[in-house]
Amino acid sequence: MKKGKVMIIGPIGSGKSTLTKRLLEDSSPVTKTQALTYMDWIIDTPGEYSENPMFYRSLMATSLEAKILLVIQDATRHHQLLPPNFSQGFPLRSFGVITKIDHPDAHIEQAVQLLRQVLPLSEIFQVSSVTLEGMDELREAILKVI
Ligand SMILES: Nc1nc2c(ncn2[C@@H]2O[C@H](COP(=O)(O)OP(=O)(O)OP(=O)(O)O)[C@@H](O)[C@H]2O)c(=O)[nH]1
Ligand SMILES: [Mg+2]
Repeated sequence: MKKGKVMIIGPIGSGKSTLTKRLLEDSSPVTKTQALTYMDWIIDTPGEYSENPMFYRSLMATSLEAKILLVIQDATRHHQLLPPNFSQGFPLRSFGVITKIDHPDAHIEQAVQLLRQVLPLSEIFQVSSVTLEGMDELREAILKVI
């Protein structure tokens, strides 16, 4: 059966494209995302789309093509840029993903709290695109849904 799609949103530099490549087991180098990028079953978005409300409509429209929304929280960041309950405006299932858990500056508990502001009810996964910790678990949970 043809797979549904997963749309990944989150701030600039939070690790969306690196995560995309790890989930797809694609070892090609990661470059700055300039536009909506379709790769197999993943729709990667530029961080600017999550940081600037001017792009929210575009994210909403694109999300209609997806079955799951992945909202990324970088474990090394101390702020939440998305508005409270943001994911509830999207008509699809969402998962939270905390990235960079391998990083020496990672604050995982804080990241969970920040993500909960946007995703009060969703499952939250913790991953590293460096050590690959949590990656198989996240991929399996996604593939079960799409
Ligand atoms: N330590 C660590 N660094 C990571 C991890 N994932 C991504 N990075 C680094 O974070 C930086 C940004 O990664 P990207 O995947 O390009 O981030 P992005 O969210 O796609 O950024 P935009 O395309 O600008 O929105 C890069 O230097 C990555 O190497 C991780 O799991 N651990
Ligand atoms: Mg990117």
